[in-house]
Amino acid sequence: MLRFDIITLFPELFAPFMQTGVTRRAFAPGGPLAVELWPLREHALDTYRRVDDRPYGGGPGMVMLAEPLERALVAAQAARGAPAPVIHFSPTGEPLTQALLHEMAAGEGAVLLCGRYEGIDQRLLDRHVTREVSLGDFVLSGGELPALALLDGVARLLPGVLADARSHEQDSFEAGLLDCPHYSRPETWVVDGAEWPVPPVLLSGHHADIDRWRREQALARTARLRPDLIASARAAGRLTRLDEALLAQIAAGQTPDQTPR
Ligand code: 9D3
Repeated sequence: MLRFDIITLFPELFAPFMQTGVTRRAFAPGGPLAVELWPLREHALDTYRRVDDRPYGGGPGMVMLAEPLERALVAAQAARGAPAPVIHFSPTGEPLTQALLHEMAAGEGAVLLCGRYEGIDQRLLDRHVTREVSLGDFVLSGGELPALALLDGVARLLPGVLADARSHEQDSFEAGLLDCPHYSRPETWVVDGAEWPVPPVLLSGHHADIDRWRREQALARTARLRPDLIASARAAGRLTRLDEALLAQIAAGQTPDQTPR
């Protein structure tokens, strides 16, 4: 059983999320993913239930106190039985990637530490944290949304969560490329006096042509928007000779990235 213990000042943020969408069954009782919430305020023992204070050395904002976090962490690890990895969500962490989600889905779970304010007293982090994870180079107000992002990404990898077992094999980041475009009914969408047809190849019934078109679209998009991913896919040997031929065409401007009209 995969278990995540979440230490947070805002436990109420988690329930609505865990009760919604395709991942709901992963979090439901009897499901493959157990989440235990550890409301940090309950571990603040002074009269004012303090969880933060001013930074030594001065400066703006507040710092989360080590002592309430220590009590919550020790309680969470004791409840688990065996010591688990401790992930701290932080703007200075390694980026959250699909590879990390797979690692988490295959592991025993973790204790997730969600910070608020300017950050957490470094001594608490030095004692406990095994990994720091960031959502990217932008500023949030705390670690709860990153924790939810990790839970969501892990939940959909677990057996039985997605209706179609092949769904995540087709995920763009599994292939290391951006996804191709998707279309559904109507075949021609008439809007504002204009006709927006579905790319004809998708109506052709020729599955080899369709696969090739989708691969070409994915490569063209990735080359345009995320050239770094093309470089990684190439370095990892994930591009076929056909891919390289398609990329050469794309570079020569011979493949429109947008829907043919
Ligand atoms: C002035 C320096 N700030 C760092 C950019 C301080 C600061 C801002 C926001 C410290 C912590 C936070 C709260 N952010 C998170 O807890 C956080 C986060 C994020 O802000 N961006 C991307 N990933 C993450 S993971 C946790």
